[in-house]
Amino acid sequence: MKGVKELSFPVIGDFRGNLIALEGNKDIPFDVKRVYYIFDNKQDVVRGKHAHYNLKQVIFCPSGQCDFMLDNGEEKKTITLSSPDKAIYIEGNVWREFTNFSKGCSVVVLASEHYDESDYIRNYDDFIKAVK
Ligand code: T46
Repeated sequence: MKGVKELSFPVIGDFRGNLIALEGNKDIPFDVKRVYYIFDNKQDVVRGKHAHYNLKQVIFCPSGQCDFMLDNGEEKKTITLSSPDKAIYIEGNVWREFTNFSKGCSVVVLASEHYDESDYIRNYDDFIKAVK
């Protein structure tokens, strides 16, 4: 889907368990400037409901699972994130809504820029105008 790629991270495992190491500009396709995470989500809420003009993000669930509905203005797709080694990379102007948080779900986001509210498109009609 234009603007979205699915990533798989290499898992380093031994008898003690597993480890995933993520390096900027290697495993993550940009220089990571910000990390944030979302946790203790209520199961029936919708988060997101916005797009970004410039931000690049890699998003994954190290525990639990949730659904990401992605919409690039031409196509919509829902991806369930449910494994610490699976991620989505969003690099374009893509509307996202995330729902169906399982108990104990946490979502980690690695972002290419510092927080900037002016990079958000929080109105769906404005998003459609921006992508057309
Ligand atoms: C996204 C999805 C996956 C900050 O002060 N700094 C930050 O870096 C972020 C991300 C948020 N905030 C403040 C802004 C709001 O007052 O935290 C509050 C909640 O943010 P928001 O409603 O945007 O949260 P989500 O979960 O809907 O969206 C977030 C990110 O904002 C967004 O970039 O793609 O996670």
